Amino acid sequence: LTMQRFEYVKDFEQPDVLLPNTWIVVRIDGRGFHKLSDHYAFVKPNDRRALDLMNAAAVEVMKELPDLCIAYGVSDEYSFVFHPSCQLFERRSAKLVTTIVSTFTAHYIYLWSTYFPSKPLQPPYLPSFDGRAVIYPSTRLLRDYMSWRQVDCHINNLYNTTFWTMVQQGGLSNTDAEQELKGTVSADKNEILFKRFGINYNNEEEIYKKGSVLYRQYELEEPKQKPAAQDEVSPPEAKQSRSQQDKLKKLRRKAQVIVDHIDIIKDDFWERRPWIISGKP
Ligand code: DGT
Ligand code: MG
Ligand code: MG
Ligand code: MG
Ligand code: MG
Repeated sequence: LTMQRFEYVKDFEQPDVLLPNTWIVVRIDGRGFHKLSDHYAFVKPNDRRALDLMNAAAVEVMKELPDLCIAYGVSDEYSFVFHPSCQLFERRSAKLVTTIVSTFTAHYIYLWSTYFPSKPLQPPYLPSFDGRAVIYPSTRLLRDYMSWRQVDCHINNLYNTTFWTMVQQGGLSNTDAEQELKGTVSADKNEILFKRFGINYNNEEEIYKKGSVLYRQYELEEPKQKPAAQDEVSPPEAKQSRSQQDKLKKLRRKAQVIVDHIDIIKDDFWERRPWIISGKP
């Protein structure tokens, strides 16, 4: 028997290399977290322990993969962003996605008992995540992607906060609250919260209103400075020498991963942290 007899099956594998020199976003999302959050009685609308656990798992992913330059999390989802210069796994989509999903899931399960000490995990309610990779060919597109997720966070949180306040404090049935909120805009929900319940939505916790942003911190934040040109990024790492690549990796590994709950829609966040876009370091 020879190897050659069977080796032709290798040719059935499909190439899945992502376009060079583009931002890669890997978004993961909890599978069936509606049921899972019911089973483990997550607080509605926001369970701080569940969000802290998501963030802790994401920090571990950032630490293990120095090619990641930023991540954004809300609810049961996380978006991990690879810089256009990234050459990890030759940019093969399946390898990037499966590595992120399994690394995240492993840490999520490992850390579960720290955040939910009185609620041991039990089958069939075991956390798992799906994932996909999407490329964005310009920094403007990447910025718009990040803005899209943060706006989604805001819209959902305002709705959920209003809905659950009407149910929990206002004594409305789920159906009645849903009915009353149908067709309302943000201003209406703010007014319901304020006039009926004395709640100023602005005073709700930032982590709920803005989601969570993870990035590496290298030095004290710079005061406002001239913004880096929108599409000015490092050359692909293939064009950098081995030692240059290793130096970058080391710097990134040593950097502290920050968990922040701030606006990433406006320019300010990016202008103060130019290394996220520039990829230096
Ligand atoms: P999927 O993603 O299609 O497998 O299905 P789900 O059920 O994961 O749906 P998805 O991802 O659209 O929505 C996230 C669910 O997770 C949503 O039903 C509410 C739940 N969830 C996420 N974070 C919290 C939380 O902090 N508290 C509570 N009570 N539920 C949460
Ligand atoms: Mg989903
Ligand atoms: Mg989900
Ligand atoms: Mg989700
Ligand atoms: Mg192997």
